[in-house]
Amino acid sequence: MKIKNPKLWHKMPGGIIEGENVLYSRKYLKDVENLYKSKEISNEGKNTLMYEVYSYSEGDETQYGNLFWGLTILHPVYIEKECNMTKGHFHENRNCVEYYFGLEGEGLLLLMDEMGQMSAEKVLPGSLHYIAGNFAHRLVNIGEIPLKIGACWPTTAGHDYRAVEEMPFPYRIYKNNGKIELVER
Ligand code: M6P
Ligand code: ZN
Repeated sequence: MKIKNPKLWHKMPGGIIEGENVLYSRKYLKDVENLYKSKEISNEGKNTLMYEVYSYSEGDETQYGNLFWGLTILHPVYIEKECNMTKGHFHENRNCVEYYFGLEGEGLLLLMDEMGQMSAEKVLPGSLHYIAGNFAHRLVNIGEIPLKIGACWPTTAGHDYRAVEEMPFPYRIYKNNGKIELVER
């Protein structure tokens, strides 16, 4: 019997699992500019790479009980001092929970319930974050290097972005002279 080499999830991209059932997407500022307060984004600025997402699963994605393993890389970009963030989403299936796991860099995980109440958790290498099924979640880079997190969630969870567009996270996150500020909308 031959012993198989393990899949090195944290080596994505460029690791051995790249290409094998790995989905990859990236967001430029032009894709997410509506999230930011600033309305003065230049055409050149719109081509800034904001974040990248790898997700990986095996087997049938429609099968209840199957899981995705993911990696999000949020670059250290500030839009007039506002920190780089993911779009953020609820799960279409509100029963589906998720784990985030801090790998590199420094961030905040914003959690918002269906009444619009928000809390925030510090994300750092080694931090583990349980995201209950009925909480919207958004990741924010508050550091000066790429923020990398691992994530694990059911393949049948789905992304509900619309609920977050209709009821945005109530705080914007800024970094002002090195200090993190949560500013109510
Ligand atoms: C994590 C997971 C993914 C999600 C990604 C980016 O990797 O939660 O499901 O797509 O972060 O977040 P968003 O889709 O909100 O931009
Ligand atoms: Zn999710």
